Parts: sequence; structure tokens; C-alpha cells
Amino acid sequence: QKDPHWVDGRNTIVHLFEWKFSDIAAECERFLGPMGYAGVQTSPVNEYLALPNNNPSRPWWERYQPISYQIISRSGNEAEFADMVRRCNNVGVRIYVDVVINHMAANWPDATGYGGNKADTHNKNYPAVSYGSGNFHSTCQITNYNDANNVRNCELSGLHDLDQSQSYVREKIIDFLNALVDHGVAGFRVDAAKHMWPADLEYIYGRVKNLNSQYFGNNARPFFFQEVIDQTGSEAVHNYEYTSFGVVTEFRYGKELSNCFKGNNAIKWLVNWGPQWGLLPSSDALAFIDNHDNQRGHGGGGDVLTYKTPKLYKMAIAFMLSWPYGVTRVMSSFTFSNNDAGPPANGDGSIKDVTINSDGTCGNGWECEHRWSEIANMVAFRNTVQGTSVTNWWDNDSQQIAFSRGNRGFIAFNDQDNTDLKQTLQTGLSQGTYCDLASGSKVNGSCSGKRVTVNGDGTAYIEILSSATEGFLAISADSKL
Ligand code: LM2
Ligand code: CA
Repeated sequence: QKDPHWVDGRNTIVHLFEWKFSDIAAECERFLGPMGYAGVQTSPVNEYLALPNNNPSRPWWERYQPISYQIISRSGNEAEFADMVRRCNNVGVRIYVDVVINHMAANWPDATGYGGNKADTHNKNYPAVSYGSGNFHSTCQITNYNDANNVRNCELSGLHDLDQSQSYVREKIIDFLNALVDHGVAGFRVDAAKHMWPADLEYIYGRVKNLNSQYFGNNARPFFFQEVIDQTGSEAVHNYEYTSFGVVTEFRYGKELSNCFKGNNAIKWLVNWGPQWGLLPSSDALAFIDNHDNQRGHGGGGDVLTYKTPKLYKMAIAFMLSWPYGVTRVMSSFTFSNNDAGPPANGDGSIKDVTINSDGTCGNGWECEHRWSEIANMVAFRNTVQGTSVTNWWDNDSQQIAFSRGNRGFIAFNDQDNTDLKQTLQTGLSQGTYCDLASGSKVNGSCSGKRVTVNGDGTAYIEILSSATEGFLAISADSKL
């Protein structure tokens, strides 16, 4: 169940972290569809803990403490969810829901969800599902990542750990996933998959119904991408245990690329980026630079590039989108300094609308990295070069590289401090003038950024000054003027 069911000619999933359903629907219609994005990962949509006393004030991580499987959250209710899925599918953008099925909410006094359902968390009683204490593993804490039993049968941060080997628990989870499938989602991000047994997950995925034939035809199986944090390969649980029945988030991808573009490892070594670096096979991997956890020091994170260092971040994202590997995912954040802080909110606690400025960027505290022209243009580039391979690799034996994607695209990176890139290079493209997708965009046949002249023999003079705002340059068959 590794087919994301993208509409032909599209690529890349964007995680619209904490967005409301109404804003996601609007974004599909006004931006994602027209720009060629393939899908959206939502934040968890089922009912979760509304923190008592608002202390800390409605943190983003409430969403990872389920109270029930009803669709009601800070993002909206079931009718709004249904409307979003329909409108996004209608413009060729798929929806993938983040599902939290490893555990339920931890111990909280008077735990109440956004839909008003209550849970007696201290007694592992969640009547709105309903789960009782017998549906959970007995209480123990995860303390030893060298012991798969401890990792999978004990509690992650005190979150009560469901026993997915029970047919009753499986049934409840399958019913929840089926309800989302009925609405027309294309698949799921499975939270904390590392903390569940592969055989249990394989069973559950196998029992989820086929995707809604209204959008996906007959016999289409739901897509599953599973969160398994395996950054070193040295823990008891390995990411490859999960790849025979779904795709896995490849955490080494963003970690290594961030390390490279930060200058700790010369980017010339990226010539064989992929399994030779210890990454999963391309068809098993969900590739990303940062996610909602590691961009704020959660989920094994700390060192990855994020929107906070835009020049290097955009280079890493551009490299990801130009390289033929994996199902690519782009992060779209809200601005934060406090790692616990929830999304931009109004006085009554409701999530703020995503507003769009006249230059296409977002307001009201939303970063919208997916709208940065360099990133959106590279999603288009990836669509343009689909099916081609890497050719014409060039490097300066250090931190400057360039390569072609067949005769469809060419990209160059200058990651070297105080050294300009000034080279005549083989682009593989046909003669003509092209618009650089990093420094500008092609709009109505003209270019708002640098122009690149490709000669009759495919060579072009490429210049990226070390002082430039953008550290890369990209041209494609579709950016020809
Ligand atoms: C994930 N993947 O495996 C998510 O990507 C990650 O965001 C989730 O943790 C985690 N698994 C569990 O679903 C987040 C966050 C934690 C937070 C939990 C639960 O990273 O910090 O834990 O959600 O909300 C919080 C408190 C923690 C407390 C716990 C239980 O930070 O101090 O532990 O709630 O109340 C006593
Ligand atoms: Ca578990």
C-alpha cells in the first residue's frame, strides 16, 4: 500500500500543520491545485484532549492525545472535513490524515475532548470509542530503545498504550480509518508506527476498505506512510521492518542533507545520494527535510534545517525536489519561538485564518513555506523532470555542484562561503533563454529573475555569487522563455 494515488503529472505532499479544514480547502483551490502539488497531510482530525486550565496554552501536541475517533478538532467538524476532502479531490489534490492509533490520552484530571467527550484517563476508560483498561498494555514506561518489547508495549511519554493485537482494538481502528476512506481520503500518516508491532499494522492496513471509487476508481488501496524514527540504525526497531506493507518516513534524509547544506559535509558527496548513504530504497521512503516535531526539538530532532534559516533551507528543499528519490513532503509551519506553542489563535482559542498577502505570502502568523516561490517553483520543476535520470553531474570537488535531469531540467548549487560559482556547464537542455526558478519566476512569458542562455551545444554560463540571496539556480523545459 505504497501508491499515494497522485493525479498524473503531480508530486509532493505538503503538511499543512494545524491548518483549519476550511483554509486547506481554499488552499487546494487557489494554490495547490494550480501549482501542481499532489497532496496535503493534515494534522490529526479525530477528537483529542482540550487541555484543562489552558496550561500550557493549547499546545500543538494536544493533538497527539486522542479522546475518541469522532471527527471534531480545532481544525473543524466532520461536515467541514468532508467539504475539504471533496474540494481538494476535485482540483486533483489528495488528502492524507495523520492518525494516532498507538495510544490514547495520558493521565489528566477531568480529561475532555474538543467534542465534549470525557475520558477517565487514570482508569484507561475512553467511553466515546469505547476503550476500557483491558484494551491497553499494562502500564510501564518506554525507557530502553534497545528493547523492542519495551518500545512497543510500554507507554510513550505516559500515553496509554493500546494493544493492537486484540481483535476488538483492531476493529475500532479499522472503523475509524474506513470512515476517513468513505470521505475520500487517499491515505494516512501513521503516527508512532515504531511503537506498534509490524504484524498488527499489516493486519489493520490489509483490512481497511478500498478507496472511495468516486475519486479513485475500483480496487484502489489506501496509501500508508509510517512514522518510524530510525536515525542511527542502532536501535532495536528498524525502519525496514515496516516497508513490505507501506512507506516509511526516512529520518536520515533530512538529517544528512541538513548536515551537508550547513557546510559540515561537502555537497559533492551527494553524487550518490540514496541507498548508498544508508537510506531506504527510494520506493519505500517518504523524503523530507523537517517535520512538525524535529523543527522544534521534538521527535529526535534538533539539528535539521527549518524555515528559520531560509537560504540553506531552500537549498536543501530544492535538492530534495530535484533528486529522483522517494515520495517528497514539504513542511508548512506557523511561526514559533516557544516549542510548545500552538497555532496562531484568536482570543476565544479558535485557530486564526490563513490570510494571503498581495505578494502571495501568508499572514496572521503562518509561514507557508510551500508558497515561497523558490519552493513552489521546484515542485513544478519536479513535475517537469519526472521520469528522467541524473546526468551531467559536475562539482568543484567541494561545495559547488550541478546536474541535469535528462533534457528536461538543470540545477546548480553554491554552498561554499566566500566563493562564487562562475562556470560554463553542460545543461542538457535545448538552445534558448530560460528563466531561473530560484531568483524569480516565469510569469506570462517573461522572467522576474535571472535569465540563463543555453547555447546550441547545451552549455550555459552559470553564475551563483556567494553573496546572492538564493544559493541555487534551476531551469527547466517549462521555464524556457
Ligand atoms: C509522534 N510520533 O511518533 C508525534 O509525531 C509526536 O508529535 C508525538 O509527541 C508522539 N509521537 C506521540 O503521539 C507529541 C509531543 C510530546 C507530547 C505528545 C502528547 O512531541 O511532547 O507529550 O505529543 O501530547 C506531551 C508532553 C509530555 C507529557 C505527555 C503526556 O510534552 O511532557 O508527558 O504530553 O501528557 C508526561
Ligand atoms: Ca505501543
